[in-house]
Amino acid sequence: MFSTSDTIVAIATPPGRGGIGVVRVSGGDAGRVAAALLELDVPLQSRHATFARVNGDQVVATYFPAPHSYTGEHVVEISAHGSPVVLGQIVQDAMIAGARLAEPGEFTLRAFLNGRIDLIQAEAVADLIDAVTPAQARAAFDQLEGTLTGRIADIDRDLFDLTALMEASLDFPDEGYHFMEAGEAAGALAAIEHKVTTLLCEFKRGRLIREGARVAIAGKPNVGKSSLFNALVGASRAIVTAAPGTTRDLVTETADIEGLRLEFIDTAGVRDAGDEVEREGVMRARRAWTTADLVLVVLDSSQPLDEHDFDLLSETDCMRRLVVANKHDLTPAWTAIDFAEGPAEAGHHLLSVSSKTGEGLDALRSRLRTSLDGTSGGAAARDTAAVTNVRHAALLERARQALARARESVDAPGGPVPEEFVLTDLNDARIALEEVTGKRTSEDLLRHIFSRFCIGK
Ligand SMILES: Nc1nc2c(ncn2[C@@H]2O[C@H](COP(=O)(O)OP(=O)(O)OP(=O)(O)O)[C@@H](O)[C@H]2O)c(=O)[nH]1
Ligand SMILES: [Mg+2]
Repeated sequence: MFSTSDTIVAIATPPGRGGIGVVRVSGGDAGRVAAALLELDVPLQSRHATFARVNGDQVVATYFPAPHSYTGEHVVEISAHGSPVVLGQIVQDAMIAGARLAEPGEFTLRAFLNGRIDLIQAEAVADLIDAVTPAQARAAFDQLEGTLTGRIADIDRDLFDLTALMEASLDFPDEGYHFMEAGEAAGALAAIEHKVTTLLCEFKRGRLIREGARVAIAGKPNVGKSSLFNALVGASRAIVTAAPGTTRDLVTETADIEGLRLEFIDTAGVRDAGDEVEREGVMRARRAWTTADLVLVVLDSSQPLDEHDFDLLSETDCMRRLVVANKHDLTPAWTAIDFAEGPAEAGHHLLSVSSKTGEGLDALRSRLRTSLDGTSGGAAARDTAAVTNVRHAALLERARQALARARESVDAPGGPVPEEFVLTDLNDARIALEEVTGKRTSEDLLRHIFSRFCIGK
């Protein structure tokens, strides 16, 4: 198993130069290591920033004695000028004084091993650091605060009570449920199962918050795909010209759309003519549509619709899509009604926008979110989901299945199955929950989880 007996050191701030850089030392020997490398006028005082020098450079050191520190061990944090050379030297000096270079995530691993945080919270630390949108950060922060931990503890408590009642019945030799009616047990099981199911439903939304989605922009040449792409990502990323066939390759950029992290993919305009480069571009465009979570089909409202538009509409018909009528600032050549009567009847999806004036873009953004998120109302995507992690969801699903089996046993048409069998399922459910929080875990799992961390966290 992992060792927490030695003292570890690492630069805690991002690589590169900065105003300030922080070196963190943690372990039983942190105080001694710090004393060996810091030139101090006054000794380090608990939780006080103390001025010191290292190799002549000015630093500020803060001492957090165990157990009231991030790792639960003695921790010294040394803030120095944010130069990689200065910070590297401090780490070297700490190593000479007996500290070992920390592995990625090892400070957080120690916090977990020392019982400062559970596994959900440790994973949330990595999520928080990786968060790109405020919604992702909020979801991680919620988990760090213990929201999911609390809800799992609540489910586990219910399970514990039910298990205790059933186990007590085992002491009675004659068959039947002694401390509760079978119907009562079935009801209790259904209630617990419902709590788990609710968490699983939140996962689907949580995943979108966490991982975001890919949106490919499709359309004929010159309808304004690149212009719309630029408007949505808020930067002049893709080249826009009046000549059809401007975009050849895929251009991707990420943007925060109403709290969702969306990766937009601008693609080549679809047409038959063109050179080899353009043909390849069109092939890539088609591949991008099929792998995207949503396709934004762009039509030009200032030009009559032609068979190319209709072909594209039928080609994307079975994909999750939104149809956009661009260039709304110009005189329209057709209306939503013409469109609705056309071969593709997706009239209610049609949104009029102008990439040039920005008209209709807010409506498009909120339509993007509702299409992906399946919820309506601005607040929905802003609420964070308790479950955002695939590992947690898989275990919750395992718990749900075990609970469903238990409920079916109690509810069996031929009369309830003996408690022993039900108890096995209840135990399976509890094991799954304990694996979520890390009460039950393996070294392999911990290695896997902490390998995604950066060094110094
Ligand atoms: N008036 C007006 N012109 C627009 C609008 N959107 C794009 N355009 C113009 O339409 C032309 C084509 O725009 P692009 O964004 O390059 O079109 P595209 O669909 O990416 O074209 P390809 O890359 O060639 O397939 C440019 O001259 C744009 O300035 C709009 O909303 N209103
Ligand atoms: Mg383009």
